[in-house]
Amino acid sequence: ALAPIPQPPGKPIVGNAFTVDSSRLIQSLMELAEEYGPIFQLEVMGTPLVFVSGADMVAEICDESRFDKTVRGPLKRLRLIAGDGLFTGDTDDPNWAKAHHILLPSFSQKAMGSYLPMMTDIASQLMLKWERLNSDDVIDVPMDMVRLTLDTIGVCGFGYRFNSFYREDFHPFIEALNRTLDTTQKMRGLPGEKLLKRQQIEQLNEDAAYMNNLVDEIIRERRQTGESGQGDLLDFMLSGRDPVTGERLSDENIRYQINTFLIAGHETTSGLLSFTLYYLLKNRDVLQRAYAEVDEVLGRNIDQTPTLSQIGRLPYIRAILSEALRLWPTAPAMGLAPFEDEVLGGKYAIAKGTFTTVLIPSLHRDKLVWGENPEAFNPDNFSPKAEAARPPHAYKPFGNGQRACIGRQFAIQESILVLGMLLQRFELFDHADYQLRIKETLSIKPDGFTIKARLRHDVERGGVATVEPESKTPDQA
Ligand code: FDE
Repeated sequence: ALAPIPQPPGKPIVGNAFTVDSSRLIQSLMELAEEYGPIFQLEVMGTPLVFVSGADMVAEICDESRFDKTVRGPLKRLRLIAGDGLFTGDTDDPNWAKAHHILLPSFSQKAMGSYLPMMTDIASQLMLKWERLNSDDVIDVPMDMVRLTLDTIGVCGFGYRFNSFYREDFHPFIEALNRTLDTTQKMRGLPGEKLLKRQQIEQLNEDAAYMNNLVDEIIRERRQTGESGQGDLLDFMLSGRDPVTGERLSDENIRYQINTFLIAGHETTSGLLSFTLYYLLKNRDVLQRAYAEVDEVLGRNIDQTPTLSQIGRLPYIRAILSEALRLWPTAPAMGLAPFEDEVLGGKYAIAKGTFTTVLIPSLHRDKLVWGENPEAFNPDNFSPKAEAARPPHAYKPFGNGQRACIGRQFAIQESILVLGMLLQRFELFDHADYQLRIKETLSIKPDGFTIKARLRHDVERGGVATVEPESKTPDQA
């Protein structure tokens, strides 16, 4: 028999429009999942929104013959700069399939080798920066990780150097991008929400025009100079043909793909690295195992940068990254809709087209899969044995099926490389006894997370004292 989908009490007309706190949307939805269970519904201005986080029902939603990704809300507004690029395009849009086919090889395991020198170049800039800090300098982790991931996708993507490690502030492109992400996230048009002021709309259009022009200029230049010779993504996009239709991507579509990679590459991967460092500092036993693996595989000679084969032989580092993505998947939600009327879990009816969101952080805390203490940080969740024993759709940090993350290998390779190089060099200090606060934008990241770092070499020679936690600031006490 059918049962109603659990729903928190709402108000007349607006329904549940105020049930969630829009400044911490994901976290309030996680609290609702905790309270209302593996499926619940909100109704906003008469429209039902379904949220699913139980592994069994998520497995049903991952059946691509029943559900497809749908682009609505904030994601849809991103089309201003991401157009019909891979992330924001509809699955049945011919440009999605075309770009998917053309770009798959450029993100294959095989292609990753050609990106390694470029990734290493940028990673080395981060190392150099931290090596040259004074012993009491504080590192803003998320900010440096954004510098790193942005510059990496800039060079690997289209041979452009944002040179973020050579500036105090971000490149104007990123200022424009962040303003655009912020504004398109905020404008949900719910009652009581701040309507966009004329000035904000002008700024939005100005920013979009600036970004689109910068990228168009890069494409134009590359068309004139020919291939970069490095095998970057832009080379693939300019020369690639859809194996099915033989068609190429238009320049406009290439622009949207580049903006897409910049957004996806800088937001999610920087968050992943930031959360990972946070968990390493809070779990000393894990950190010690990580050092041991890095020392064994990479050795202590920091003049030699990691090879592709070494990166493939750091399974514990990889497991640490996977576990960080379990607790805080930096792309925390995926939106889908059923092709037809559906019944989930044998009893919850969902009408055709209903916006259905998988709440990934809650899925990754399903006690039926992860045990009684899902909050514990445990990389052994990703030992080959534990992985083999788990139902296939219980872990979805990279989305699902054909609409899953195309940048997965790229992000993982970049993250292993950087973590390996960091651990090879530095001892890390949780100088402020950081308490996790999540900042929500399009993705999620630790807010205000700072550390200190010393070269291991110096610490071992006893030249530098260990950093003790500083006295707590009043709001932490
Ligand atoms: C995608 C993606 C996803 C799905 C979403 C939906 O469903 O809506 C997810 C979940 C993700 N992704 C996640 C992630 C994480 C990380 C770290 C990342 N990611 C990274 C990256 C980098 C890059 C470059 C990228 N990424 C990209 C991308 C793209 C393009 C996409 C879309 C795909 C299709 O086709 O659809 C994605 N990504 Fe990611």
